[in-house]
Amino acid sequence: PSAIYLADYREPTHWIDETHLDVVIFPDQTRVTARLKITPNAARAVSELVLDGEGLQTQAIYWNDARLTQDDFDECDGKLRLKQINESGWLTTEVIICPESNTALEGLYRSRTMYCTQCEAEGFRKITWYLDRPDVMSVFTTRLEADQSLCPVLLSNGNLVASGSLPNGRHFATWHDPHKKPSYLFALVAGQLSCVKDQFVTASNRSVAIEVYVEPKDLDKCSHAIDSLKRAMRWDEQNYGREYDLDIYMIVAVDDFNMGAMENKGLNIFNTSCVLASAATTTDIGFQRVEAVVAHEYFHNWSGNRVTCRDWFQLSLKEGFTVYRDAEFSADMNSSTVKRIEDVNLLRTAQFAEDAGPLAHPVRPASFIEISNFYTLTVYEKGAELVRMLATLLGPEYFRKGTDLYFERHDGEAVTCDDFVASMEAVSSRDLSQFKRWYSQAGTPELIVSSQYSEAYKTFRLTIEQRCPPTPEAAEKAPFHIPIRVSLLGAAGALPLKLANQAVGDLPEDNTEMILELTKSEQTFEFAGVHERPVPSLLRGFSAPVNLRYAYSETELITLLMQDTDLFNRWSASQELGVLAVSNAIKAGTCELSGDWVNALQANLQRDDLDPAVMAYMLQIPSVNYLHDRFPETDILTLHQTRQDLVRRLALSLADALREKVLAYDMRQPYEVSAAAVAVRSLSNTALLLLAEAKDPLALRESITRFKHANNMTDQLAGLRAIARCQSDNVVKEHLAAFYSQWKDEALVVNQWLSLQATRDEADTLVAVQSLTSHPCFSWNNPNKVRALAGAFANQNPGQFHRDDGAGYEWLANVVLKLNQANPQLAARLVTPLTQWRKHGQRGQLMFSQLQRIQGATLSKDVFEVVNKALT
Ligand code: B3K
Ligand code: ZN
Repeated sequence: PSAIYLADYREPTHWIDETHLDVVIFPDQTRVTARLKITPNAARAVSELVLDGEGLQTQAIYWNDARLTQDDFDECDGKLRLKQINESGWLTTEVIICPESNTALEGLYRSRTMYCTQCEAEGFRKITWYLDRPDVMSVFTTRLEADQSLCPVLLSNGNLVASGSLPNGRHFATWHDPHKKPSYLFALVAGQLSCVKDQFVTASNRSVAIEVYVEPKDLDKCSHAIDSLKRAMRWDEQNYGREYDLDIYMIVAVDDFNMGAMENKGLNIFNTSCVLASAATTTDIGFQRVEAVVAHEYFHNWSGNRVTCRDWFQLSLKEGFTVYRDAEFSADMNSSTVKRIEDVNLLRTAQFAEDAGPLAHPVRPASFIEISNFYTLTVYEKGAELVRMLATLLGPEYFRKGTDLYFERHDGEAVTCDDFVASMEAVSSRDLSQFKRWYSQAGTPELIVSSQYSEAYKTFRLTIEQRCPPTPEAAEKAPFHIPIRVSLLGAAGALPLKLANQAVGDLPEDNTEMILELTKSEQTFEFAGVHERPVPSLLRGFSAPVNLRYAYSETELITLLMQDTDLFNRWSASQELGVLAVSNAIKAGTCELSGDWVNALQANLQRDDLDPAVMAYMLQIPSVNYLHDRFPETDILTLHQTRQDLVRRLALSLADALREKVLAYDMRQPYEVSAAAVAVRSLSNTALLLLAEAKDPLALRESITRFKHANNMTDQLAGLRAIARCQSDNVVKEHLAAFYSQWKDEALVVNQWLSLQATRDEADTLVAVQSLTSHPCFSWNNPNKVRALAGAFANQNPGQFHRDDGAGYEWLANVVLKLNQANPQLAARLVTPLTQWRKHGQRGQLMFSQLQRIQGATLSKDVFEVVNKALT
């Protein structure tokens, strides 16, 4: 396999103005006839037309209705070449495909009782010959035909324009999508599905039909998705001035799906895990994920569909922006601090690791072998941070003007990240050329901050240096443009800020917070009129995706934890205190907890003005992965054990206050997903789990009660998790069995059951996980199941995955080899933890040899790229 490069981008040689598909479904044999209106692109003046296709059995090809012979075209290596296409005309191709044997879940495939598609990024070429690239936009008309009883429901993008019965128990439906779109946004669904209907009235008073298609057994799990969709539709009108543009919005739930969901125009296809929700079967986190993903796919209608990507290197143009949009939506619907904490946690534990490893790539990569490998935390989450920084630098008013201009300028076009930034520049008259380095330079910058207070001059200086470690694409980095939100805390709260060179007239009304713009490798910012030595509150709200290093004393961190006016930074201080405790424990060899820290947490637990959900996060010691980033020299198992020890000691020290939180919770209240209700459950269940770690008698009792008498999945699963941490092996097994027999018919709950077993830190966990692969509930063809078991084991069970004998690595490699050809996308994702081998010293050699073993097999492009990059 070879790489393709951004620098080689050329416009397409031809356009496809219209696409007429006829898809005729028979078991094991689907016939696709595509009639394409082709026009040469005058800007290119190339007459050879080269179409993409994969695994197609070509039956016939016609140019303007004349059948072509073998001499007129050349079909080889996934390309169909037609020599002399110098004028507009109609190209018709007929192919046969077999969705039933498609286990890669890309293109047209079968999942349980339905046929469905996944075309992003390059799946459309598995359905028919096409110019399968996002800058070729076409108007689609799709006719579907199938057996009436096997596939009563026939859906595609846009509006239904015709339907009817045919002889032999067959029927058809024809859909027309008036909006031009690239092939990756095409979708079709055919199967036995039930539908929940609703409607939404847009700001300009148009009525939009909402239809959610699921298997009949799931009809009672659709209302949360529908409510979320309506909230997202309203929110986008109010916050971005964006209205929906078709008369119907459909969502289909599919159980076999590689990703969370897909934003196909007017016909979103969702992993069941991101659309179905009910109190009995779905946790609070699950409910919030449904809300976020439904909104994310909806927001793509503008950021992605109406304005799409010129090429796949620009993926973050739609993904980074849409993640930013869905994060702001979730922040508005729930607690904004909690949402920020969750996102920053993910960024710091997983994206930073990606950015520091062998697969590090810029938000806009310059090359790739397989684009599916670039649906990464860097493109999505770091990409969203770039948009957030632009919003911070411009301020809300100019940012909104910028997005308005972007949508207006580029509606109906396929554009680049530069175009996005250009709109921001145009409305704000700011020069963002240095900012654009964020798109092309990989790696997480480190900010080394020091301070100096002058009692005599009443000045406070912050000296900030930025460094960025080398990454595969470049050893040397030019300085980034970094917005750093700061306040200075004095004894009575945040101090008014005035930079030494700032005129008094320039000061805003609320001047206790300021955005410093770092553009050089090192810069000093001097504040004047600072009458007491302050504690700096830096990078508030995590204003840039960087590693902040400032030598805070424990006392200063406690001041921040207790008093910072930015709630996010109070949490951030709690994490830094955790890091400090780990650091002390590593140095001393024992974990003595600092009394001041414990007292501060205790005091916070007693405050009733603090969001309980934020409090729950303040009680969490940073994840092992994050700690490994901070202590790269320390072995991962040592870190894991140190962390576990700290957790136990923290629980023992806070036991009284934690018990109060467990007991104060009334689990008979009717279930509600409001932010307030979620917060109370979150704190109570966190307290229960902590007490379980310390084997507290209350946890022994309450874990069972919560499991048995819960009226919702959040509490029941919390009970089961606590049981797994504090009860005897027999009791644990008994409750796991009870849980399975209660929920064996609910696939999504069974996934939770698998994950819980995969993340148990017990010597026999790996054996248990291996035998679960033969359990009747498990299937290698279902990505949710594989992720619930193998993904959870490799990513969330440091104690067992990193076993000294390397058996954890060996098993993961077996899983990767098993899925390598069957589902390359899934296999390439699962291999990720092994790619971090360099961070693991001696232990890393065991990971390395498993990667080599994988490399020895005949690899799919996806796995090939990841493994080869990891080994070089
Ligand atoms: N755009 C899809 C991702 C599809 C990835 C295919 N390999 C989901 C999303 O980001 O909304
Ligand atoms: Zn997306």
